[in-house]
Amino acid sequence: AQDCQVSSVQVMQNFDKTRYTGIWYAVAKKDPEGLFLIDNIVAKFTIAEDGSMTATAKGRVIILNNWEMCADMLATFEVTPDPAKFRMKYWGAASYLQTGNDDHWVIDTDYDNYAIHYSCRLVDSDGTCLDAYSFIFSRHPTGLRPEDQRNVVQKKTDLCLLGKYRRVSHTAFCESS
Ligand code: DAO
Repeated sequence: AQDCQVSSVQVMQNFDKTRYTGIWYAVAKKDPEGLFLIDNIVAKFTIAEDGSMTATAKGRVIILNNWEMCADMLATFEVTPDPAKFRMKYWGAASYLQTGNDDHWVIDTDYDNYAIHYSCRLVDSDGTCLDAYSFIFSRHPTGLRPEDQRNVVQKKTDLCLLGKYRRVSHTAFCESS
């Protein structure tokens, strides 16, 4: 699907949210308009007792024109008829952080090494995405394994986002908080 239609984006088949739990390091990101999370982005997915998926995430942000901090974020996921497509409600541990309600689609994952996330915030009248963001996650803070890179490039291409990602660095910025 390379027609760039949001409605024809292929997502992970038979997505297994239990195997998806645990820690994921964002190693690359395509930013939305008015980006929020900059780097040092680490997400931890959990399955609650009722089976619903939740997440906590940290990342370096800049708020109130120029205050740099580590944001502590929380998210809950609402299921849809497609097991790989969720609606994500998110908010900050502190009230001045960003809140929102976005699509959260798992495009591809092998559960043990890499995952590709996609969210379109605004669909244009022609069916393409006007404001998307996407995380490339790795189980390894050092980045993707070389054997996963070809696949990730293919998926970025399918999403019409090839060349729009930047690397997400991991320093110790959020480790003390
Ligand atoms: O960083 O510009 C941005 C958009 C991301 C906003 C959502 C962040 C909070 C929740 C993350 C949970 C797991 C990915």
